[in-house]
Amino acid sequence: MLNIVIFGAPGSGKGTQSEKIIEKYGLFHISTGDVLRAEMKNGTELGKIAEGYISKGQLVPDDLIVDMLAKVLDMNEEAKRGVIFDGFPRTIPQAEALKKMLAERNTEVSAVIGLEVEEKELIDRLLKRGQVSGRSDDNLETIKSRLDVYHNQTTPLKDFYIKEKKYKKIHGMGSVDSIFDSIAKEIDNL
Ligand code: B4P
Repeated sequence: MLNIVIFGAPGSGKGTQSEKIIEKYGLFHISTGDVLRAEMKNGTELGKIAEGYISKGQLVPDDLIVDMLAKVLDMNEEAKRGVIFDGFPRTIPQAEALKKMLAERNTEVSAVIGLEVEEKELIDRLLKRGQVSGRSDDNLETIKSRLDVYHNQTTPLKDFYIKEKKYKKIHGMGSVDSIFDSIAKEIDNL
């Protein structure tokens, strides 16, 4: 059973490449960003709390995210055939929680696909998306704080997964299809 984490800065192409991975490998997709945006749209208690963090470019607290993820895993039988985790984990405590949650289900992370993209390109992509997305976090000020948060809180995860021998570095610049070819090679080698 494959459990893939897709990892990278905001704008690195996690959502875009996840769609292609699902299409080829039939994994169940969990995007914590998409789940949070659905909660916000539905005006739930969690959505109201999340909105305050997301619009400022901050991470939603770990305990809320971990509870949310456990519920998604438990509610979806399809998750038993393998999952692509998109945007989770984003902190070391989330990575530790994921390890425990998967161990309780007799499985583990198979690989972490790390999309590495230059900062200027990240900003250009997110500003471009901001022209159509209507997302409260796709504006220059919030993008800059998302990138700061990424450098301070999320990049330490790269070393965490290098130590576990799970990190697969992918050059995330170029066409969507060429990047996907590099990802598929890594997955096919697992
Ligand atoms: P996410 O929804 O995960 O947002 P993101 O990091 O910006 O990534 P996204 O998937 O949207 O962008 P992608 O790289 O696919 O999170 C939003 C917020 O929710 C976070 O800031 C945080 O507040 C909160 N949150 C989510 N998960 C959390 C967690 N685990 N813990 C705490 N808080 C959490 O693509 C970006 C753009 O690039 C797209 O427009 C795409 O079309 C374009 N693109 C992709 N590939 C390209 C390519 N090769 N060339 C040109 N453009 C490309």
